[in-house]
Amino acid sequence: MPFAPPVPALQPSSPQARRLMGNDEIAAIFDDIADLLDIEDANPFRIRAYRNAARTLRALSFGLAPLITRGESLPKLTGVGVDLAGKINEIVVTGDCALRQRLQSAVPPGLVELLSIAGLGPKRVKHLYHDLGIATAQQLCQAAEQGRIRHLPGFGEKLEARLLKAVQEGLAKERRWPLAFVEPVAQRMTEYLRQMPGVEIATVAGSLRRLRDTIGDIDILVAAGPSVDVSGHFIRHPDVTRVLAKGRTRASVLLGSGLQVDIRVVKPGAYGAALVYFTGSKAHNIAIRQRAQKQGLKLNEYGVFKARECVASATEDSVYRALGLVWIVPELREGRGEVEAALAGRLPGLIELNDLKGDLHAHTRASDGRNSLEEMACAAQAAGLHYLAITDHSRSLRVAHGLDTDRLLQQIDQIDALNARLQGMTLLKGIEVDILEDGSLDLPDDVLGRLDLVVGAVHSHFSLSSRQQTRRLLKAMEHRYFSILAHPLCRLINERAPLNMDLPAIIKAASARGCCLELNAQPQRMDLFDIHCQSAKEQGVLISINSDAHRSADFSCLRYGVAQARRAWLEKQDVLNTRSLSELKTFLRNGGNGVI
Ligand code: DGT
Ligand code: CA
Ligand code: CA
Repeated sequence: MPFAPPVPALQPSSPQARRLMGNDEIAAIFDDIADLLDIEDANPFRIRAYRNAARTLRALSFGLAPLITRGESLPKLTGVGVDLAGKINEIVVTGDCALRQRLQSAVPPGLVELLSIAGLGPKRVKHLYHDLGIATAQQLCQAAEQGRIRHLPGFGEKLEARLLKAVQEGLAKERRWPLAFVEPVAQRMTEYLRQMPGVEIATVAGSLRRLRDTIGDIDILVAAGPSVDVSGHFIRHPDVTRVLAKGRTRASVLLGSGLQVDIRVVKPGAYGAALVYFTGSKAHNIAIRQRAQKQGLKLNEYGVFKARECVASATEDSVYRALGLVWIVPELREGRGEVEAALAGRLPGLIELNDLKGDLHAHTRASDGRNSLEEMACAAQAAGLHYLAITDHSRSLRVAHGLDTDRLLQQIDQIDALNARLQGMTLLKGIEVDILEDGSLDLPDDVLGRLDLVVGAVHSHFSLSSRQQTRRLLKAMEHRYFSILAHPLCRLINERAPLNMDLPAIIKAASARGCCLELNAQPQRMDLFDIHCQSAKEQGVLISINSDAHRSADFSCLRYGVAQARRAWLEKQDVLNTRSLSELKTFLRNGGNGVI
């Protein structure tokens, strides 16, 4: 699948990981290794050995994994010597191969994605990378548009055009966009539609209304009279570069950015039922349709029907009521038990932005932030907060000008001095300390012990095996001064896949140790995911929704963190920084185990 968004890695303890691997899956890993070796200009014989072995595995009439799990030795296979047999064993037992991971971490992640574009094999990818510095689909798209690709050996004008088309379509179809990028675009589009005479309502639906962290495409629902040509007006928007489909009641377009926008036009009287349907998710739609069936009713995008009579359709509220349910907030509409909870009167009272009393992760000019201590304090206060933890980077993160002991001690004095002047805002002394490869923390205990809180994070060695990464994090979290694990998965949307690690083990350890996990609200991070926050809550682990602000304007992204927390069913009491300053201090003084 080209340009697949990063997905959370399988955890060894998950049911999927325990499922036995098919020969095809093992062969696919060998093919990956061959491709990566090819890009690295490795010995051609070695590359061929992996390709041949992959072919052999695909042609076998019996599965290898069952043999291995039963402890039986592999039969002799053409082209599979001792070394490759060992790799097959490793893949079946661990689910992956250390060699593939090592090779993958040695090439830019985008290159691996380029390999999945039709027409691009390792040789061509190698030319793109070495001759033109192209390492992502986006860069390939730009270079093709500028006509720079046709001149490479083995390419030409025709292939360039074919690649451009494949990349544009791939980017549009598979790419998911950060919520914060999509929101303003959708706002402009709905505003444009609202201004059309005859349009009564234009509102976003789909994953955007459910405030998912990433958005596949924008869906807009329009209510208008039958004679209004909404589609015609829509496709004439100046940002539209391609019309994918156009009918009287629906249209789909691509914008210059590659983002797709779909509209549906309905009669005002059917607006509620259509909004329920197009808000989704599909799983939620299925759950409420089943609920309707149980009641002897029929539900579709036009309304709720009893025999042929429409009993509800104008408003969402009426649709849910007709099904014997209360209105369910869009963030919960994921088919994860919300319908059952609504029936049982047990829907959560979700956290809201103004429940946040502080922010426990922010940077200043001392490391890689843009503003001073005082500017950050004032901006946090203007955002409605009462406390802010200053957590600059620690010394190992040289690119971010990380603080050593002396500079941190100086900052502690500066914070004390500033706190004496501030009114209605308290700065807490903290650090975003690097978790080193072996799980130790980047600053000595005596200085960490002088802080109000210690936020720990990984900024290096992202490609350790799941076992090593998990051990590293568990060791860091055991540290006596450790308070919060920041951006636990280290994913960057469309740039870096989540770390390989046993997240359930991390959540369990956080629960036992009483430390907190961060929900980092930077639009490109949104880390942890909603489902992870939900399982943390189930195990009694407090989540800290932090901005990770690097400039004074960044506190505005806290609302994305709150949206993700709501999708995780979190309530006010599940979030550490909804506490008052004095409650928080009690909690931190007790090493996280304080009852608050
Ligand atoms: P996205 O665009 O991938 O971020 O996710 P959505 O949820 O916005 O999905 P999208 O744009 O394909 O469709 C919008 C909504 O329309 C979706 O949430 C539910 C509804 N819908 C679309 N296709 C189906 C379907 O086949 N069955 C049902 N039950 N609902 C559908
Ligand atoms: Ca959508
Ligand atoms: Ca759509």
